[in-house]
Amino acid sequence: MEGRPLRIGITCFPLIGGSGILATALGVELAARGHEVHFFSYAQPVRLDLSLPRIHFHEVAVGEHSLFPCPDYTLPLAVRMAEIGAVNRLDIFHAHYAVPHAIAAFLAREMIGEGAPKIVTTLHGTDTTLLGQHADYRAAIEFALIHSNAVTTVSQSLREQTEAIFRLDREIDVIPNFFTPRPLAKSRAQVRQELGVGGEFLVVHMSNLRPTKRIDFLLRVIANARQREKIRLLVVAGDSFGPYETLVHELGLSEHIIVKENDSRIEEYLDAGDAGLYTSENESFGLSILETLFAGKPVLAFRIGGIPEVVGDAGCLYEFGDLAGMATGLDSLIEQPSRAARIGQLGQARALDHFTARHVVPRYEQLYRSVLADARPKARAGAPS
Ligand code: GMT
Repeated sequence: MEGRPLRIGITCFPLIGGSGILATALGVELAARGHEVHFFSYAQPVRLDLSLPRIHFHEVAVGEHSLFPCPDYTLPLAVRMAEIGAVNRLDIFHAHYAVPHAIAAFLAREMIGEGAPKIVTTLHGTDTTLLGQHADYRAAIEFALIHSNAVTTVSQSLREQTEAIFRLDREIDVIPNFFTPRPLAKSRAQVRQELGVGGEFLVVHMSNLRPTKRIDFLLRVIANARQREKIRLLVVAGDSFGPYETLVHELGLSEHIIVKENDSRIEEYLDAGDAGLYTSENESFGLSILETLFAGKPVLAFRIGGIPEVVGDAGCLYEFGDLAGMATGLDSLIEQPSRAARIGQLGQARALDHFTARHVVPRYEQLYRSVLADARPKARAGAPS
């Protein structure tokens, strides 16, 4: 490690979802490199192992005071961050999401005053793409970004959208996501057997099933494939698949779908699979897509948001809404296994060349140190405040 170990506070969402997964992985990697890492959230992040050295977790209770008609999280979070930040003399608050996390970091910094941690805010997508358009949140997000000491986005595409939506007039660094697969506990054959899959072509989809993931498109691609009888679709779902059962039935796919809800064995499922299928209409990066590339499986997705930056030419990308093209692409992977294997290998090589912790974590360390050295370009004069 170059320079002294840092004391870093990471604020993130704890649930299955790309931003929390990434923030957890980052904290774990930073601690492994000798830094002291404090996590703040309303629950323990799903992939956080508290037995690791230099990892601390501070649970924040959502404020349910009888004086207030509605619960509040931002103020209790800010108070906790200020307490821990001051007592442990944290160097950095790294907020994953502007609202409410960077706002809480800003309040905590003001509460601490002199010597307070610097704020690094990472945008993961919906701050910009959803809330940025929302009159109730837009100004708060803009404020949080202007008052951060550094702002990062997980793709160039998200940076461009952020610059277009907010009046920032400040530097934004692009630092992509990374992934470190965990060792497999079971063989491909074992997992396929557990799933009840024999010689069929197993397509894997992993997401939280929010509307932006377009599960309707996902199902229609399978239904449109010429080879549909050979296909099984494994949906590794961060939420209930119930709302999609009617469409599954209408499309005659009941025998083709396997659903695993809130199951974290993603490396094993990907290893057992033959391809990854992603039909989101909005994706600032697509961490699940990266996870699929790491597993050496060919990815089919739409050419939207940050996905082309992740996949490059090492996958099968289609214009948004081209379900027929995607179905044909899927058919050709089934019909030409050697081509499918080659695309999978290309994707894996790309993931290993660009998106490992070794490539990405030093960029955050460098950013923290430049912020601490106050060597960041300031917001230009005239920037709105
Ligand atoms: O959309 C999700 O799956 C969850 C969401 C989140 O906030 O956790 O993911 C966002 O952050 C991920 C990590 O940076 C990105 O890989 C996802 O593309 C991004 N989601 C969207 O932009 C819709």
